Amino acid sequence: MQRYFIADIHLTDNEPAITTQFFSFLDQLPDGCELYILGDLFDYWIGDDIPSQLHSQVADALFALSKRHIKSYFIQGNRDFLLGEEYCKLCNMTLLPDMQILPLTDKKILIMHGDLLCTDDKQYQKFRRRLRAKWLQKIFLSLPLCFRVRIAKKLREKSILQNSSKRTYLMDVNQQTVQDLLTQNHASILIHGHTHKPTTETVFIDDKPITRIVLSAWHDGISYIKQDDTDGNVKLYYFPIKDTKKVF
Ligand code: LP5
Ligand code: MN
Repeated sequence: MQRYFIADIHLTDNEPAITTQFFSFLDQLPDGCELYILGDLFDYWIGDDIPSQLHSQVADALFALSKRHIKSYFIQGNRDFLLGEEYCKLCNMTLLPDMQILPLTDKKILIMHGDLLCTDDKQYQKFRRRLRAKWLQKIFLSLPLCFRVRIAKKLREKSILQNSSKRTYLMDVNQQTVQDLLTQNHASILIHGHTHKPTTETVFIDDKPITRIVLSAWHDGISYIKQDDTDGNVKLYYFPIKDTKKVF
């Protein structure tokens, strides 16, 4: 079984070229594979009840995958953590928890969005815990659309401003957190997005190799990870914007 992993597409009406690339990517997926979307599919998400042409088009495109026997899975990101079962149903997509283990021959892969790994950024982690409180989400989701848009835009503005002056190490993963999570889950491969710093790095813990593969955001091109069905090899691919017509 071939598996494909993507994250941080950040779909928005303001970036139609990225939406086109995303649809083209879906078209090129081989029949019968599995697709894992590891969060931040949308630039922000303020409720499954929001009427939008973009949301409908994306749902239709993802739903169409099932006709080609492609199964799709979604892990929420820090920008679309409100994307829920209702929208997933329209996409025929399975909503996964924040962390998921996938078996791979004699190994295990741990997949997640990646923001939970940035544990040096205490301010962000506190902010995250607040936003994940169910009672707060319930109140937010009961607000009229215009208020929700206003709050989301404010949060995005704040985030962009804060990120521009945040120390680099705060914006990246904490290595100890990575190692602890892999050890606890008996996994030797970690796949995530969020940091927008594509890389494949292998370190050794107790003489055993662990590999962390990080997806790029789609602002600069197409990035995906492919796990081969034949040898179980897991590899990161990146196509800069000018080369994105054919990505397989
Ligand atoms: O997203 P990105 O990559 O730019 O930055 C993230 C962190 N930022 C965020 C915020 C999101 O971008 C905005 C999400 C909008 C979602 C829709 C609204 C749903 C509302 C639901 C309410 C229940 O996640 C950023 C990290 C960065 O990743 C790297 O890890 O640094 O973190 C921040 O910028 C957060 C700050 O560190 C802490 C901010 C406290 C600000 C409080 C402002 C309150 C303003 C209220 C306005 C109504
Ligand atoms: Mn993110």
